[in-house]
Amino acid sequence: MGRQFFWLAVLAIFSTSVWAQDKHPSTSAELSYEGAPIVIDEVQMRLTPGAPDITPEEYQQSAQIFFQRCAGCHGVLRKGATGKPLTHELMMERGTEYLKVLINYGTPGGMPNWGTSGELTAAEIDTMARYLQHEPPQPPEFGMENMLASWKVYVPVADRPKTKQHDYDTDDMFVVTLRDAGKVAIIDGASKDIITVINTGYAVHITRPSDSGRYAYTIGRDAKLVLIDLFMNPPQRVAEVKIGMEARSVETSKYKGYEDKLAIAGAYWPPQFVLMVGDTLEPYKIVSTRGMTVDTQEFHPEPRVAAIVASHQHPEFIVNVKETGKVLLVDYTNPKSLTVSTLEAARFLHDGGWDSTHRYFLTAANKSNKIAVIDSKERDVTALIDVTEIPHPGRGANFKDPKFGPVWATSALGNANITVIGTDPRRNKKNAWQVVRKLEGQGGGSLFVKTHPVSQNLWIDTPLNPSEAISQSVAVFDLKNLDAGYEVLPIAEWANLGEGPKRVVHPEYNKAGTEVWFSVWNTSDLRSAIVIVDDKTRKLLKVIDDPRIVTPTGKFNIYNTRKDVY
Ligand code: DHE
Repeated sequence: MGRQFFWLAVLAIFSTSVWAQDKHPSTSAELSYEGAPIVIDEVQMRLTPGAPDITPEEYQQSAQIFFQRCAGCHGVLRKGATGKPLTHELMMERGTEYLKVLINYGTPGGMPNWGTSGELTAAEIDTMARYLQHEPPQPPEFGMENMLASWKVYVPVADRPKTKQHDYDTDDMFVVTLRDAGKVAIIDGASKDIITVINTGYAVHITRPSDSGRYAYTIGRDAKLVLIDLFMNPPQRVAEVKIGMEARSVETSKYKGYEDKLAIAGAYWPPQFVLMVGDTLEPYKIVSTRGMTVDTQEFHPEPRVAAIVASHQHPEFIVNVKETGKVLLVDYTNPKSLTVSTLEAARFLHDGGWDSTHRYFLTAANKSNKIAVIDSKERDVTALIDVTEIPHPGRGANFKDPKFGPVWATSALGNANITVIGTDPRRNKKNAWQVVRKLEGQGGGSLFVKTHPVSQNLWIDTPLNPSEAISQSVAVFDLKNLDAGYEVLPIAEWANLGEGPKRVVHPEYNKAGTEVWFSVWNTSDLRSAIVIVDDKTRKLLKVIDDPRIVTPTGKFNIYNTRKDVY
């Protein structure tokens, strides 16, 4: 007993001092990034004999706290993801008092100090400590019956216009996520006017256009997929379907002969992906991603679906499965005999994008600190490249390095590096799949890098950096003179919004590659904006700070996104 209290005291003192000194400056930002809420309603209680007493109300309350604050890192079933496993057997070994201290003070390894930060009350922590010693509730599955029940076609294909009904250039439209409003804004790239605002799922994560550019698909965090017809005046929501309870990814078929025909969406819960008819969203095939991990070959009950890209080389979708570390090649030609090939990459696969030739898919295995290179032509893993802590490319940035030829770059959450990788095995063989440079940016907490084939600039955001000066500005490198270092542009200051966290996130080019758009992402009760910068002069062009622009995050230019230009 005395020994247990000694270790509890050590844990408490160590945790407090570490958090006070903030020795690991990007940790809290990373955690809030990874541990975002999961939307799962009431669950069935599963009590474990020998675990401390808990009432049904306490169990439900703790389950909700767990889904909202913990499941993002530890997994819905508590088997461990980017955070440690919290199975009830392990938790019973630790006991209530130990768990209370741990939750209260956090750990130097990265667990937040939920109690001392004021996020959870002492009573909530006490209930959580008891709850964790019971078996985790298993949220319901979401199969075809649920999907079909949620499926709505607002405007049947036959009633949609045959041609574009307005004078806007659909290819230069931007679909902008208004995260906390559960909407997207469609903004005209030429006039910068907000053409319309459309209701979508909650906290749309990404938008991907169909190959032709007529349709835009938005996937909400709540797994609601909404199809927007950009030809209508104004563009309108024409269909929707829910593909699970939690999701982040959507893509559409791009292989010759299959353009605009199919859509695919990947879910975090249940762990599955779904194939649908492209212009109606009618779901017709659900595939589970549960299975063995790539390295230890243990069963994982909830491998989440991360980035999905459409192959240009074969009629296939390339699907990242996060927790198993596997990349699935899903041949969509015959749904009755679906062929899914499995490539072995590394854990935990997250986001990624194409090289400039659209043959190689470069994707981050973020907790293994690797970039996996998938050859979509040969349908194989070409390389697993070691990079520094927690690469986070978004879709990455392709450019011609003056010394090393064609390259792709990623920034990182865990450090200031922008890692540059050679991508030309034909003419620059010795640099191909090697880290040819590491540029030093403003700091860690970066999410996205961006450039454009006609631009000489490489832009790097740092929205999760703990320093306000860094999270509210961006760094820009000159591609002709990378060794010269970067210039800092005070994007949030230019937006002139007043108070609030105002994180600057997600650079996105217009169709011509002459302007870069940034979101200045404030809280939902405060003013946010889109700031547009002239790419050549690096001067402010325009601030869109209309009251409808609530919590903007991702912005997707239709042309650049459908053509994979980045
Ligand atoms: Fe994202 C892309 C998952 C947090 C904004 N994000 C992606 C992709 C995945 C993912 C799997 C790739 C999709 C694809 O290409 O098919 N994101 C996650 C998470 O699991 C995580 C860490 C926590 C969570 O619970 O969601 C997370 N993401 C965030 C944010 O906090 C951001 C900044 C704001 C938000 O919406 O919550 C954010 N993620 C984005 C954006 C993209 C994205 C803008 C698309 C980038 C692109 O240019 O393609």
